[in-house]
Amino acid sequence: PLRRLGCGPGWGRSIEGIHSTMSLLADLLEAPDHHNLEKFLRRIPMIFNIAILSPHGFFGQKDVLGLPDTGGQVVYILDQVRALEKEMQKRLYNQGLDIAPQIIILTRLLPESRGTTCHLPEEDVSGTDQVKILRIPFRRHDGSVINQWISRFEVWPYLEKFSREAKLTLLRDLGRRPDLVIGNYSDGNLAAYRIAQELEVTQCTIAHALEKTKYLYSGLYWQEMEAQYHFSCQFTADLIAMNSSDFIITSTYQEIAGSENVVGQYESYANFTMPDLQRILHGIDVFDPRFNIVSPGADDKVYFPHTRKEARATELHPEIDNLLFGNSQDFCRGMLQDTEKPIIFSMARLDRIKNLTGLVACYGEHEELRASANLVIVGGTINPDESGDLEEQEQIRLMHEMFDRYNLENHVRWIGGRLEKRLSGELYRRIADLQGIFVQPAFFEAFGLTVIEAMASGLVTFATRYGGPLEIIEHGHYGFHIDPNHGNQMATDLLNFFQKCKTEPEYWSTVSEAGLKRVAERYTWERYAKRLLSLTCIYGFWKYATNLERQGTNRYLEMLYHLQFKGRAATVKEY
Ligand code: UDP
Ligand code: LCN
Repeated sequence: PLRRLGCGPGWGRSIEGIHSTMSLLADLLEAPDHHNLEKFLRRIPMIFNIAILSPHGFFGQKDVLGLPDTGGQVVYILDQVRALEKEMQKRLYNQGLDIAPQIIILTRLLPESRGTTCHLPEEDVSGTDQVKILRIPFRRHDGSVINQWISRFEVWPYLEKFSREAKLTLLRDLGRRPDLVIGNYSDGNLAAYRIAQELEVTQCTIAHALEKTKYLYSGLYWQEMEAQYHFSCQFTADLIAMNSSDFIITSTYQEIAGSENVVGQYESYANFTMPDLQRILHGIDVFDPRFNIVSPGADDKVYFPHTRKEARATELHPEIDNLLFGNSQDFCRGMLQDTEKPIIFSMARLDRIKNLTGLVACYGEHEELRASANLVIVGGTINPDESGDLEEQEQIRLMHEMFDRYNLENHVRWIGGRLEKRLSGELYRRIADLQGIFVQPAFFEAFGLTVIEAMASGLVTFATRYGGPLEIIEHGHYGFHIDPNHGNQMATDLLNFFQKCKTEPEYWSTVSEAGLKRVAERYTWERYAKRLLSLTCIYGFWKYATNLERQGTNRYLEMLYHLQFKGRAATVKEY
């Protein structure tokens, strides 16, 4: 009977479901209010497929983490798509539709893939039904393909062709337009802007970690930094993407508006000057309702408490013990002499901003800390010739220098190799078994997935007070903040903790349990997927309702793209 009245499928799977959707609509027609509108929009089956853009680095499912420009963003997207697909399937099913949603990750095809799968044009994402990675190469002006990895600072000249080819590949594969395009980081967001504009679909921006707040005064001194970093392209691209986007997802509040001591990533675009290039007066409005905080999670199949003995990957223990204490020197430096001491553990890409070398230096200088605990570092590779990244090479050399300067051979274990997720998950727990701690000493960390991974594994965590960890951790409750600019204080904080654990044997477990609770309550992918899909429905509707109003802004952004961005991108040397 409903069909005869003109209703199509999608109102609900059961009579109760259909009834409740119709009641919501009736309420809306009678007395519209934003709560009901939101509820109603959330139910309308509007999202069947999503395109996700992430061009730079090595985007793959194996052997990529720790390679240059390849870290949390890859982990984030792979976890995100699994959670999104599940939630999309659930929603479509509940609304009475038997349609399988699709998600496509568009990234760069890298013919020289360094033992990864990044040379493959297509790859299914494991643990999903209909999620795949499609890879599109970077091309020179003449159309020829570029084979090697290119730093994220130098991708600008290739993005126009990349976006065009990505759009065609996407349309061919889906057979229709996507319902949502999500960009990641500056390059992915610019590509998402190009594609969403042309296809007239909803655009979502995710920054992850913009460079503007990481490189101090990078707007003012852009000319000095231009040869290496090309911030003139990047900051212009950021401005375009964040303003064209229908909605923006951030992982924390301070990413938008900063904190007492630190300017927010987005806030830093509100007004700034790049001498002789541009003076920005209203770059972004941080009070704009397009901003939403939707924090990521930690994969609970991989990062779970060390106390869940039945789920532990015990078969990995020999490998882990070998990594920590074995005498292989192939990809490690240092041999821990006293294996009974608790472990201070840190893991990150070997970028300068991550400050792993700073942690080693402050440990090396602090006699008492050295006597109380060992230090284990996972990051980069120990051979600088294996790295093609200038900053990483510099950090590798510095790390070796620290070993020599402080004579750390018997106190510090530096593991330079790429660890699989399952292995790193069990490594966090192994260190928790030994009542160790995780330390994240970055000068600035936008969010910090390692922080929630460590906490979710039950490891007591000390993390930088600059950036996301300031919000993830409440100092002294779920973990501790440290100040990377004061190495000696940082080392003393760690030492004080170990000493307190000696006098109060329950202290370690109290903080560990509080950390576990915090992650379970605030940082889960299930929560993330529900929120992101609801926001897509709301902003999709809003875009439709306000299309005309936005035309002026869109034209202005288009002009900025063609007249400013493209001109600057043409100054970057072509590979
Ligand atoms: N990671 C890893 N091996 C490494 C370095 C990092 O597996 O050598 C993983 C780590 O577990 C985390 C991600 O890469 O999932 C890093 O994310 P985070 O947000 O901490 O930092 P990012 O690299 O994105 O700046
Ligand atoms: C990039 C970063 O630098 C991290 O701080 C984030 O956790 C990661 O992306 C995922 O968003």
